[in-house]
Amino acid sequence: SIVSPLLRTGYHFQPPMNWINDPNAPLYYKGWYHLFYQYNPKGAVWGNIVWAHSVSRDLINWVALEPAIYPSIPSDKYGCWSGSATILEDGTPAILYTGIDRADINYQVQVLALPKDASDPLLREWEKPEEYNPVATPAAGGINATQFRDPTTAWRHAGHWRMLVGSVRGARGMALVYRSRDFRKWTKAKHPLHSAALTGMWECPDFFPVSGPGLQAGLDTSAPGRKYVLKSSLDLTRYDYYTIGSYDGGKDRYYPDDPAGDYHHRLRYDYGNYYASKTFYDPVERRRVLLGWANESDSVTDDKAKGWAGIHAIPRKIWLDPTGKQLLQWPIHEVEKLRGKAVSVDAKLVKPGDHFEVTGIATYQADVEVSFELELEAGTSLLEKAEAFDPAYDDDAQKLCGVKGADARGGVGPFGLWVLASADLQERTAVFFRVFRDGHGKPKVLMCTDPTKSSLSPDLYKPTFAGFVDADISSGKITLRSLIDRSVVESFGAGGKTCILSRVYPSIAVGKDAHLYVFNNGEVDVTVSGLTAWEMKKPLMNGA
Ligand code: DQQ
Repeated sequence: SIVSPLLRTGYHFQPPMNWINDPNAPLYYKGWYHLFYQYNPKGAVWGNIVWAHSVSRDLINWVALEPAIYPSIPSDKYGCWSGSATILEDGTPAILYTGIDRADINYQVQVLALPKDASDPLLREWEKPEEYNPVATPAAGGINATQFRDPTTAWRHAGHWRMLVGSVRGARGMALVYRSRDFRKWTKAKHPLHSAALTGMWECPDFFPVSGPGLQAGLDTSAPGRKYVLKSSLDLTRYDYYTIGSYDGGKDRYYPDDPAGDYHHRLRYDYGNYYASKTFYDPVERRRVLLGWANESDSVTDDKAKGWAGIHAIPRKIWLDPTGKQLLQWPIHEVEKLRGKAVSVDAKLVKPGDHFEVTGIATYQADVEVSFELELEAGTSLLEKAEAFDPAYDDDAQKLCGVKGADARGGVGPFGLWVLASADLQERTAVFFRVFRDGHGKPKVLMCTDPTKSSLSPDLYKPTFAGFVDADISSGKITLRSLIDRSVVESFGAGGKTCILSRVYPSIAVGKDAHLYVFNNGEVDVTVSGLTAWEMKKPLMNGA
């Protein structure tokens, strides 16, 4: 099939062409945000990996520079894989990343890179000091050399730097700890920071402090936190999971608050297509910002034909939810600079089985914010209208949504948006909520993205994505925001409690032929108490 050029994203991060994966070493330095990323300069499939480099004033408009880190020493001769930046005590950045120094088995070592000229705000050139590299090898720790990668941002505690490297022993995934006095010589600690049975290789670990519940201020990675977040990207499932817990700096051990959640890996940054994410502390706005990668859901043949593959999600500010049990995420406010022409709807009732179109703007590249309100008849309650929740789906929102998709009539919901929809509704991607009554007589809210009708094109991967929303729906109110961008739908439920990014490739609902609707397939009336949709402008995007 031929992929329409109209499906290339407009405001999500990407290079002009070729393959992109993990975000690497985001940092702020001398007035510029820097983003490096895994990049294949030679094609639209993974391989020949170097660190491409872009800079920005606002994390939305990007200027591409030359690749910053590429094979140049024996330790990274066969690839420069993922890593992170740390701002040292003198204010200059240092990068730690994984070098591949033997092609046959992808033998992995950790490498240190320092700016060649720290007075250059653009940090264009990096050097890899010969006397210290590699700074960590698997041989010096009895580690599986093919499963030893992705060093984190380091943090300081009691006069020592510490960094983590992802690994696995048997099926137990883990974050190994390394310590250093001078950031140049590193020694492995005896125990990992944390590990979990049956989780497999931990790629791209991330570890950072957060302020107290509900406090939005981010913390520098070395600052003492009220709580800590440990995230790992599980190679087994290809999703990013996190837990919230406490950190014992003396022992360099991490203890998740909910050990059961640790084992089951319940909490995810995103319940859709989102992987190898990484946070950094932004000293300008005193916030912690999360970046993540979304690959294509199209065939490799199509990727090659269009000449590019992979995007990054819109940077998200993250902080601890008032309950202290999860994180909240919200697109950084800078993305709102792209908002153009807008339309609003208010107090619009959507009866069971009905839908209406949001007209007046182009919606193929849009930001939509909507508040829903359930209208219960006098004498009826939300719970009696809600479908009973089958506990068989307890840990599997995705499976549940696969069975109860957007077209399966329900009690309270499904209600939500049809985005990137054709005028005849043959093509549509549904983003919606559905409320169940759980075994304790409490509401249980499900958020889904259902792409099963997203395209008439063949050979697409169209997984239904879903997560539960730990939101209080007793008031009957819930909000949804969707960032629509041609082949991306990135949604934030209930103020950022549950997020789902999905890639879709409509064949008719492209450009001006993409429409936006609100639908209600439940038995309860739903009022759109407020909806605003903005057309989104195109930022500077690496010269494309
Ligand atoms: N991608 C990198 C690895 C990392 C993986 C290689 C995660 O360092 O483990 O491109 O997507």
